Amino acid sequence: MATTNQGKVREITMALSALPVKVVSLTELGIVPEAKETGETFLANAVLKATHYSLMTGKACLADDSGLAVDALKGEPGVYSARYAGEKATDAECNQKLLKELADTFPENRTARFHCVLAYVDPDGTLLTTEGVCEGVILQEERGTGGFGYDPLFYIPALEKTLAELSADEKNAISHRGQAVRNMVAKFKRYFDENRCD
Ligand code: ITT
Repeated sequence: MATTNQGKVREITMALSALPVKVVSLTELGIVPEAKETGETFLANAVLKATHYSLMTGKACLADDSGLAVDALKGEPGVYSARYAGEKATDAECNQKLLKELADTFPENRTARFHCVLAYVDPDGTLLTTEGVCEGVILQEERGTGGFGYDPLFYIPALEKTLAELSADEKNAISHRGQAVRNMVAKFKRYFDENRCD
């Protein structure tokens, strides 16, 4: 997996657990991340990361580019979600900045969605991509301790909980990343069935 984000590693490893694959992250391979996320879309950045690290390692590589789009902020922070409060900002700093930007926004206008694009690239040059979206509302204060990133602020009205108040399985069942991984597993199945050499 072309990531050093431990939250992503946990969630994707769990979602792929039924497949006969071993998932290793850049951190486990001792690779310091160096691919610059210069794309203006989640798709461009996911393909950029998967291609870069597949070429570098000679392994099949899955990259996740994801982020939060807030309607009242015209889709921000979007592809800049990880760096919203600065290049080396922590999750807590990004959450504080989001709360500040939305300080004058009424609850009914705090709608938002998480996007996740996955890109798979293998040494044969195969490229598969999928996506997932999760709709919610940004709260006025954090709730819950699970998940990562903006999860404590991201409230799902139908469940009356934030993503940080869900178990890992519950988040996976409804999240942008859970959907993108399930779509990728379906694509893997079709692709490897069609290209089986037996
Ligand atoms: P890699 O590039 O190493 O994968 P990253 O954290 O820099 O890690 P992105 O550029 O894709 O990854 O930024 C995604 C950011 O969007 C992430 O850091 C969180 O702030 C936010 N995000 C994405 N998915 C999330 C989720 O499920 N829950 C909460 N925040 C999420």
